[in-house]
Amino acid sequence: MAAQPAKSNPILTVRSISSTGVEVPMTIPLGTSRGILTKAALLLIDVDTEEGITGRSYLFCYVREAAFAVPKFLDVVLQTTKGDRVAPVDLWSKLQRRFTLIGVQGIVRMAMSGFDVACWDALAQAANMPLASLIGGKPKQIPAYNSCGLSLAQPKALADEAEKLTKGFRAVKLRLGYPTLKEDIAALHAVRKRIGNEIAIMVDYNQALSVADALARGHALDQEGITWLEEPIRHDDYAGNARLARELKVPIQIGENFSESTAMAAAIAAGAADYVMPDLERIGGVTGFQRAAALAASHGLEMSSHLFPEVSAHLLAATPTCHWLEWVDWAEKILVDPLQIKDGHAIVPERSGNGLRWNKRAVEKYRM
Ligand code: SMN
Ligand code: MG
Repeated sequence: MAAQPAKSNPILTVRSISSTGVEVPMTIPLGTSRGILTKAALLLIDVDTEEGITGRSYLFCYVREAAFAVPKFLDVVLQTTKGDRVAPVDLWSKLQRRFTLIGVQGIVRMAMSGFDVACWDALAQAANMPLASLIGGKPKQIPAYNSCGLSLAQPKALADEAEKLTKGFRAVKLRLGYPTLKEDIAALHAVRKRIGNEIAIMVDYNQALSVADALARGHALDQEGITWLEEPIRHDDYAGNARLARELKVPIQIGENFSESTAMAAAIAAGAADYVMPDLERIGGVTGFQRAAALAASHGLEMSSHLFPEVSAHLLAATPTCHWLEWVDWAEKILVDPLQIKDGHAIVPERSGNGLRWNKRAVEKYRM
């Protein structure tokens, strides 16, 4: 019998890319061992197709100037892909060739990832499917931890904040990296005492320690029942991270700084991680995240996400070793439909696409 033509085989064509920088005040400032952020600089990206569908994504800029630099590279992305079919795997390879000489990293990688995420959104909209379904999963509930706040502060203030952050959540992330282990433990104990033993605590050092210091502090943290020890040392010191993973009981979590899934493969080969948590704009968008999910599944490693909870929820819904979604509210103010959280879980939306739609009035208000 002759094959029936597919009902929805949407062929989309790249037409144009536009972007808008916004600076959104954070409800709670983020103070890591490496610096404090009080506003989220976001770059909102729209990819228009010839067929009339617009795909969307946003990037987290860390430094506000990146919101001015990335659009220059989006111009090159458009020059390279205009008129091409929206086939993200092919487009990634084409852009990788285009940017080989400067290197697929930093703001170049951000531009490529932002474009990739928007392309997948356009495809999911055209197929009239949630992104989770388009990539082979289904909308479901994903365990989420509250990652807003718990920055370096006095123990009493931390305990008060932890109490607020655990309303509706069963897990939180605590930033450590005080000058001494004694202060780290005092912060952790203050939070633990206030929220009790039923709530999971993830601990993040943002690469503050030397290997020797991480071993010393890690042995103390082994006794504390924390869920993971995140980026205790330089993220790309895989030998050092492997030593920590071998010698400590607490699981070592890295991944927000993996540059494409190739870095993740190298980290896994070195035994540098017990858990992994790739970041959408560094791993290479939806295309890169799926490659990371396949790697994690092949190695039986629990995989979480870093930032971008709205899109990451869809991706974790199709990640066989799905672990935790990192939830932050930083984009909420500029979104029409913020991600819903219920009983400590993110609810992957059923509507088509990745769910990102800009609240135009809010975008005007926070525009850079
Ligand atoms: C983090 C996130 C965003 C900015 C700085 C630090 C942190 C995390 O490492 O994992 O949430
Ligand atoms: Mg981190």
